[in-house]
Amino acid sequence: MTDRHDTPIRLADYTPPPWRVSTVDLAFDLAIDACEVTAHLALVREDANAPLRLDGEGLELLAIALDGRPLAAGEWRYADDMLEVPGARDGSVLETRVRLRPADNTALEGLYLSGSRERGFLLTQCEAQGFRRITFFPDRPDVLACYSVTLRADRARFPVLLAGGNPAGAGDLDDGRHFARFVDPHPRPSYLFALVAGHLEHRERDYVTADGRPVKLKIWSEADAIDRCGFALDALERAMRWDEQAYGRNYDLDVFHVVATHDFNMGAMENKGLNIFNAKYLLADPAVTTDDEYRAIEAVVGHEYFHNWTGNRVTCRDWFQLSLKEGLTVFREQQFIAALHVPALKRIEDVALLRRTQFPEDAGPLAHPVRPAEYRAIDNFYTATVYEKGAELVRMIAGRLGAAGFRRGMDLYFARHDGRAATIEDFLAALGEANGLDLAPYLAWYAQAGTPRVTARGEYDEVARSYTLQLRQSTPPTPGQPEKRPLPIPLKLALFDREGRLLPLHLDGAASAGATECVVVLDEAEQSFVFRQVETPPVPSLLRDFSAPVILACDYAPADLALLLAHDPDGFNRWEAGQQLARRAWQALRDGRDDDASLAHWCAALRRSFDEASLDPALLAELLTPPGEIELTEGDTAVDPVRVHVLRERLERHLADTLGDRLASRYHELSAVGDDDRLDAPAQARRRLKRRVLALWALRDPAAAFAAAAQQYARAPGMTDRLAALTVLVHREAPQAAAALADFRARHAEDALALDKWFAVQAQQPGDAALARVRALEADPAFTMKNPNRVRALWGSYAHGNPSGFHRADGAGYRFLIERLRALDALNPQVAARLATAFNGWSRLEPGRREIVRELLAGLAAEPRLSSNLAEILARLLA
Ligand code: 0A1
Ligand code: ZN
Repeated sequence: MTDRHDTPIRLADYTPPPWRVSTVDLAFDLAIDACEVTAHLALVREDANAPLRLDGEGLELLAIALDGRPLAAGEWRYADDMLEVPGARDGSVLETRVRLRPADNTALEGLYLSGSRERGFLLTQCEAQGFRRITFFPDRPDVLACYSVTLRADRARFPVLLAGGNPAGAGDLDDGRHFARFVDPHPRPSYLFALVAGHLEHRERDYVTADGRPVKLKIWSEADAIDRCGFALDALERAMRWDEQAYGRNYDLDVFHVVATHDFNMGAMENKGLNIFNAKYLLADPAVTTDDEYRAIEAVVGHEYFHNWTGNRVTCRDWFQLSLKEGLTVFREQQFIAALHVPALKRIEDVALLRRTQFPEDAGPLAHPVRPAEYRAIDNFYTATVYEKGAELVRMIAGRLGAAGFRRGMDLYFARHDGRAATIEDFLAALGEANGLDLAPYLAWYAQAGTPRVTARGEYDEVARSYTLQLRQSTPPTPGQPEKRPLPIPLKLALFDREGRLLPLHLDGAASAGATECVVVLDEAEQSFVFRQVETPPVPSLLRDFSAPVILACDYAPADLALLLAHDPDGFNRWEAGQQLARRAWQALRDGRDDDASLAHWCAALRRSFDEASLDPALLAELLTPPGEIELTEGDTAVDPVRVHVLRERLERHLADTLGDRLASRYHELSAVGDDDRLDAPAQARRRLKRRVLALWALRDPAAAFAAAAQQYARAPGMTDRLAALTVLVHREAPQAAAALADFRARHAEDALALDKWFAVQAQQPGDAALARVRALEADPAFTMKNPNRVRALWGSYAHGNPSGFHRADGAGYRFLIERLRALDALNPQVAARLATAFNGWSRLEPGRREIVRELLAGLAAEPRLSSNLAEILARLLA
């Protein structure tokens, strides 16, 4: 594991594979401690001069034969994770047999055990480079082959045997063993291989695709959770229908399996015909699943399903193209959720996520382009930049083409690249060609890291009745990219008069005069756009719907933002105006500028919104939420996260005081209707607003709000209300917190997904007290470093989700995390490396904290035996 990739892999060095594989036949003899894997690879030589070299990591080679002839010791070489067979020729069949030890696999890559030795099940995770831990193979995504898989195992211990593909026989063998065989007619890369074997139950449904294929949909889980599979089954069906209608894409096998596991490094995995999910994103039950989690489950089920076309049927040429499948699939997932729910709310959630996760990534030492130019451990590039910013780029281009044009482009993309590995250039070429456009300028977005800043200045000419919008763009330097060039930035905009009415637009040089919304494209460092026939000095509403992933600064007066917050008919932009106003109010508090009107405008506008009967309660809840602590520090240096927290709370307190007694009365009103466990949109929206109102009320009148929260906790019909109440009690250190925590612990003692919330809510308690709590919780018998969900719930929630607790001025939070990283890295490098990204913002901290972090990071980086995953993150943090 040490220094596997000392030298980085570079996009510029890509060469096509010298050997391909046409068919793969795999046979597994499965057991907990030792499995044997026999592989037959039909080889195709592409480069006459290259010897056959196959990836293989930590494999115990038991036998090797070429074209049916066992090879002697000198005829092959296995060293440095590579098997070389010089005698292989075009058309040869290579047979290898290896032994694997799944129960010892703590990295959860390759073949591993989920759960206990006695009752747990075996499963695989191959993306990105786990297949080489299962058998010898050219383990790169541009080698596509057809797979047949035979699984053999003891029937009593492994009653269920699953692999991706169509079922092709099953039956008994000697000695209580049995087998099952699967054949996949679609060529696919090795990272999509999967198997599952053990005690599992399932729920199933018959589905017929739009093009007439009957498909069995099967969701699998361990017996104790089988009643939690229904929601995912419904979501899967919705996703399949949506992809047929929105993109004309049908499913292509006779069966679609989805399996839940509690032991998973990531969210879920789109293996062909056999998706594997972190239980957190599949299993649903109102008693343990919050409304937010229901929406996340629907999104992830959709995401993995949509990969069947964007990722599986058309895959990536190399891992630099990761966003080709991930950015595009996140975009499709976002469209799917927007189609089922309130589009403006979905956009608010997505943009808030981007700002919370991707903008800081783009502004720190880990910044990288959506298509990175080099990597050492590809696992480190499953990032918010590749996923979320990648989705924004697709959205931007789709917006440029319009719905019909984008669909035309996607049809061409699928037609041209089906069954093949493609690049981001291929994607843009297909979209462009189908629309007679050159989209090549957008490639720069994929290559350039950092979030562009757009500055807007408007000038009204009373005499000419014209309004000139002057736009400038610049992108700050990022590691390895000191100079940045201008990018094409589409800016959707509208103009309002002072009464909040939309004005017709007459833009110089534009065709559609008179519309109330238009898009201008800023593709130079500086450009001006002139609007005519503007009868009154307007208030511009810019970057509507967040039409490009940029940071916008505009010379608004606070009253202008208040006007947009009150009148913009677009829910997203209305929220955005409120966010900007809140940010300014927070900055004024920070700088002690009492004369700034932002705070007064923000509070007054929200008081009006609060009483607006027609406003969706979910949207109101979002309006009442100022930007988060991480977002507020965007662009700042010398950050003191504790002060950020204190000031943000002061801002919320002002809002709570403005709303006054309305908070209590609205809370009671919402409780009176909303205390059921229905999952429909109005019930969810009510609970969302109730949660927000309770949190604000607790700032204004703690005693009354705590009493209400304790009652809400006790009577909650489902997890959404229960967790909302618990969070207020714990985070505000209410006297009722201890009893509620004890109750929760006992009530959910056997439920991993609920216990994760119990760990997380405590790890996120603001302030210095959090660390002692986290340490104490490590002693809880339910804590284990071997389970990634538990690690994320406790250590991840602390380091990533609790800025004021983690960034203690004395550095104790940092020292704690460094120690834990050291231990975790030895078990699970992927999870350790991801946890280490909590240090991403360190270079923007105030000098005292910065020095402590620098020393600690350098100390850890200097240690021998770090994984390449963690070593790469540390090196980039320190560069
Ligand atoms: N492709 C999956 C995410 C995923 C990536 C890597 C993994 O192991 C290192 C596992 C899953 C998705 O986008 O859902
Ligand atoms: Zn994905």
